[in-house]
Amino acid sequence: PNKINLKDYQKPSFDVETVSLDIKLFEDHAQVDSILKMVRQSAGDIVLFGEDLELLALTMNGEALTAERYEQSAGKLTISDAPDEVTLAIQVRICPQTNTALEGFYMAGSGDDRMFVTQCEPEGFRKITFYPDRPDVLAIFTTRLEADKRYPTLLANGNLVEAGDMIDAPNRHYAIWHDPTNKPSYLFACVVADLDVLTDSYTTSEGREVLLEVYAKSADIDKCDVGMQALKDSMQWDEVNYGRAYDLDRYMIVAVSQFNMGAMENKGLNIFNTACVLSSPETTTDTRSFSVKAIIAHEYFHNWTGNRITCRDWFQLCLKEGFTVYRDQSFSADQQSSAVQRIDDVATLRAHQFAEDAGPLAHPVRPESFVEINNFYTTTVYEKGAEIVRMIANTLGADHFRKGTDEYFRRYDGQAVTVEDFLSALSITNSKVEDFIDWYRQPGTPVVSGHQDYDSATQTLTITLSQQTRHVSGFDAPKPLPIPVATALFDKESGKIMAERMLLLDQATQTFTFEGISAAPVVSLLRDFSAPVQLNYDYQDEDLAFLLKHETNGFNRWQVTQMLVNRILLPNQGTKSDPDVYLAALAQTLPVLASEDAMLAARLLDIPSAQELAAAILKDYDPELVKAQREGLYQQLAEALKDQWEVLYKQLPLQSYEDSAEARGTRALRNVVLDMALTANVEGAGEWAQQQYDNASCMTERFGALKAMVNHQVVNADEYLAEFYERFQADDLVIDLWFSVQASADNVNADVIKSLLEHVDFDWNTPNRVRSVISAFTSQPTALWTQEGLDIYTDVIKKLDDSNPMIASRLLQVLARWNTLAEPRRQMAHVQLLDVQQQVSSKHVHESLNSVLGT
Ligand code: HT7
Ligand code: ZN
Repeated sequence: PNKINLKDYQKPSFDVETVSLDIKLFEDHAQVDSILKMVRQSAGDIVLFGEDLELLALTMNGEALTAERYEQSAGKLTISDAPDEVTLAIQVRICPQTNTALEGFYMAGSGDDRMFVTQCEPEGFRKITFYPDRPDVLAIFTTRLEADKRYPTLLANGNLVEAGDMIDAPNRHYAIWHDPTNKPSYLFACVVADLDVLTDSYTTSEGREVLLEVYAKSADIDKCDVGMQALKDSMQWDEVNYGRAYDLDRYMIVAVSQFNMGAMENKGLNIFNTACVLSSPETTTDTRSFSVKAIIAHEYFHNWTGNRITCRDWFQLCLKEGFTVYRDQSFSADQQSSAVQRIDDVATLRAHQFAEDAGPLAHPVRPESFVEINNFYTTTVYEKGAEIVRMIANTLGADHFRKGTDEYFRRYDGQAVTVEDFLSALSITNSKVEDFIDWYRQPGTPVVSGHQDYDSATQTLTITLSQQTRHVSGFDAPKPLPIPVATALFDKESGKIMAERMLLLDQATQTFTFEGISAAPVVSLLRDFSAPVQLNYDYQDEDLAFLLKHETNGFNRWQVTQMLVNRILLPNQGTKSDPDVYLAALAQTLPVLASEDAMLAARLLDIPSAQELAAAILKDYDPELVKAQREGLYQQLAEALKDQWEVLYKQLPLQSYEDSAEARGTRALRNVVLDMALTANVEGAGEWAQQQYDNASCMTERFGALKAMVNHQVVNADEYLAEFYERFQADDLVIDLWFSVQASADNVNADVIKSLLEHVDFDWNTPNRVRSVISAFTSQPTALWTQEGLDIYTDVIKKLDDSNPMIASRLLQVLARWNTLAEPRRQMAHVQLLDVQQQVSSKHVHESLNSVLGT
């Protein structure tokens, strides 16, 4: 296969100064005329990329190019012997109506709801026209759109220059947009649709009046104000925290129901999956609504980290994604409790990124080669990439980090750059930052182990830490990485902090000494998860229980609960814990915390998901056993605190809806308590669930009750499922919830999944709907890793391989850890995967399969 290597990077021979696009949409195709003004930068051919295009005409400097003057093969059109200044005029025909891959220019929705949108990152622009479609070619775009008037909404990047009717075709109209910023083609976007718009404005710190618009179907327009507010909050946050103001007169967001990922940061014209922009209390859970705000912020922050400073090549994807995720996480932390934000981010990292790094899909945050770049929009690039930026920010401290980011924006604005450039700007106040480059190059999660020695004679505490990273085949032997370990020493008597320090572990083994420590302390390590590592410290259960009580850092209080749970459920990984210590510690903490910080209290009851536990098992993974142990502990917890549930539930009465951190905390805790009460068979808990459903003031309450009823098989759960369906039938995003609550139910099996896939509302062409069933199903490994479960799951992959290979490949990647299964499941999964290999053709799925199978 065509492997692309980082080490082979070469600058383009030609730059594009301006592009003028004219896109005419017709009933069954579109015609795209482009004019490219290009200037030679170095010796070499003009190389244009193009896929699924019908070339109708090609001229260079006014002269028609016959087929002998250029070569067309393997998605490239190459023109040799071109002069130094070239104007290319290209005409192609494309078919957005049949483009199911949702890349390039495609039709979303159907019937009267259909609309046409683009998705160009990473390599979709080449499906619109022939172009040097690579991120280091920046150009000024002018876009003319022409379509039937049944699509009144004609949008493209930048500013609207002109719009009007076609004189010779009375049912058609056009609009011309000009984007004054230099941009790579992956940030191009256009929309042809019939949408309503919510309008607002924002005046930047530089005095620019910006028109803000959120476009959605008319039925959805009343669900756009959460997103609009988040946009304004993000604009202000970036001014205050990074000194970055918006640079155009207009910022548009468009909601689209068929979309492969969450959203896309196209310059001045973001396109969003409806699930990631629409929100209302009646239809959207708090968790989802919070993530809407975070995604709006993420795409907005890309305007500086990604758009104005972009990536030299796709190997540098983490340059924009890691930094932007770090920025959106920081924004979200400022909107709610920072401890809870950190808990959520770390839980995601552990469940998904640690699993990826431990399996056959492990790759460096900056990969060194790929066949299909779409396969590398991974949690390693995004989330581990963000953790590296966080470690650097913490190492530098707020002031020096800001100096570094100011320098980055000053030096590289308007350029396409590399991770090395980023580190060089950030290192202006501290050269140690450059050492973090190895975090970008080396795959695998480091394991940090340690112990402590206290010498009362000298009043010295010595902490010994060592690090080890597994050797991933195909890469150099791992080196020690710089690992910041935020540490606090707690006095056992008073529970107060005696000393606090950021230790930098940058060798294989190191000792750190604390002088003047009057008694042996309890050490709290990796506070706020200061590095993305696994920690094995020589703790007694009592030390962890002590920290649950006395830690001032909310994140670490959660972390010790997770360490205790892991020591109970995964004894093979190290120390075996006594559940009684964990249960007693929680019983003591919960009543107090519930009234102080309900959201944190809800999180402390977390027991890692079956998938997260599986990620830590390297061999002979038995899904049934893990499920039984996990549920056993959950049951024990529910029973141990049985007396508390009724008190707590009654302390948290349903109230009229409010969107405050406190109200969200109350709703989160109430849902957890309800589930615990049902688990412990608390008398009347079934009725609480029904009443909560019936009297719900918002979706968090209603869906929390429904989920609990379904998972506990409360007698009339089916009636409630039917009621929910009836009530929300017209709302696709809520029906996605209805599918997912069934597909992820504790007692789900292959037959349930089969019937959901055959439901009239199931739609293979809508990734949200596919995910609502098939991705939800993966949360139940005991059902997934069966012959029937795998048959269904791999059938879906085979089915999507042709129509939407990007989604097919992402679904396949979830099976990566098949190799850790105990027999006979391992062999069964192996046979299935080999069978898939015979039946798929996309390079996306083949590349993932080759990695997953180690072939
Ligand atoms: N930069 C975007 C990544 C992306 C994407 C988005 C939607 C559809 C297909 C896509 N391929 C790549 C999203 C982001 O990180 O902000
Ligand atoms: Zn992004």
